[in-house]
Amino acid sequence: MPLSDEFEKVLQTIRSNEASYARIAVIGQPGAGKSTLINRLVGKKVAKTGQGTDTTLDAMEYEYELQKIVELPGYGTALFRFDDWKERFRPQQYDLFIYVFGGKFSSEDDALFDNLIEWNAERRRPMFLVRNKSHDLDGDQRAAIVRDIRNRSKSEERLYFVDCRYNEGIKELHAAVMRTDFARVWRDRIATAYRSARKEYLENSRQPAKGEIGFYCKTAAVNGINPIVGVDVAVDLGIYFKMFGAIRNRYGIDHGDLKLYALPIAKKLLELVTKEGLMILLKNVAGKATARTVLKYIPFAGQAAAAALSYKMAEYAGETYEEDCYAFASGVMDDLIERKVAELMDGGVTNEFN
Ligand SMILES: Nc1nc2c(ncn2[C@@H]2O[C@H](COP(=O)(O)OP(=O)(O)O)[C@@H](O)[C@H]2O)c(=O)[nH]1
Ligand SMILES: [Mg+2]
Repeated sequence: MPLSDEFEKVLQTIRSNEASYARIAVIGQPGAGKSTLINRLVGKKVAKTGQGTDTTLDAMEYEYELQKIVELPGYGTALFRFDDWKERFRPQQYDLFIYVFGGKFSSEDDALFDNLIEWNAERRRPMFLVRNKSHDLDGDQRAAIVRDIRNRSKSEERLYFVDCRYNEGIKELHAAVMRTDFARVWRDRIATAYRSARKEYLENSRQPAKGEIGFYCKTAAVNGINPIVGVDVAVDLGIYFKMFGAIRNRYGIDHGDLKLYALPIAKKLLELVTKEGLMILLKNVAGKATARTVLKYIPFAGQAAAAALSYKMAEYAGETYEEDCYAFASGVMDDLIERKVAELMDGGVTNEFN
């Protein structure tokens, strides 16, 4: 099983951790195009769109990889007062707000938007104002809308013109969102969740990997066949190769991974599975395991000393290999999560639908 499968499991752990998600709220009046915008941002049709889809007064939550994007109904003043709205939708749970309007800023927009701005003044969550359905607006009209908004809300929120039907301005909006503090918050959350998921995976692999070392050490102790050149002791190299394979397996590292991920440690792990590489290690080990002193007595002490040396050598080789596998797997995971986050940061707008 390749490490990419292990990484999928790590991702799964992150996904199952509610705290790792960034939460984006999309707010606006019915018909403004919130659902359509969500679909555009996500790059897939996840939200129902069209007239009359906004009759429910529930928050609609959509998962988009490690973000949750949530459509919140706006409110007619007759329906909700802001305090009720706050209580119902708990805006404090969101990291970022996108306020969508599709035409003239209505008095309902005014009320909700002003309240929201005021509420956010001390929280300072990034807030985006999005004028949807803006395909046909010329420069003068856009300038007038900007002036109008500034007069009404006296706000300094970023204003973006997009058009969901013609898919205009979506990439820019997404990029702008990712340039805010929001992205940092989001990355921090993933990083925290990732670290604990990685630890779980590594520790879960380490225990059985150590078990393999124990097993093969005993096997090595009762098997001495191939003499090591330059070291006057015999070991069964096959046992070492099997042990290394078993350790790699416990981490989910397959042979392809060692070639695929060009980490310096991969080179070392690859060398150790060749006879020459293993010989170098073993000669080294023989020295380290106070081989020379033990070796001197082998003819006298006989089997027992030879077995002890074989055991020590296998143990040292196994531990070395296990530590390297641990470091390698950890490095690969770091690499994969970085790539995943980078992909999510510039992605999102794949346009599978129209
Ligand atoms: N012309 C045009 N229509 C749009 C645009 N975005 C959404 N719509 C339409 O506006 C209607 C309401 O959109 P929807 O996303 O359901 O709005 P919501 O109620 O805010 O979720 C739908 O019929 C959409 O097809 C746009 O950029 N241009
Ligand atoms: Mg909707």
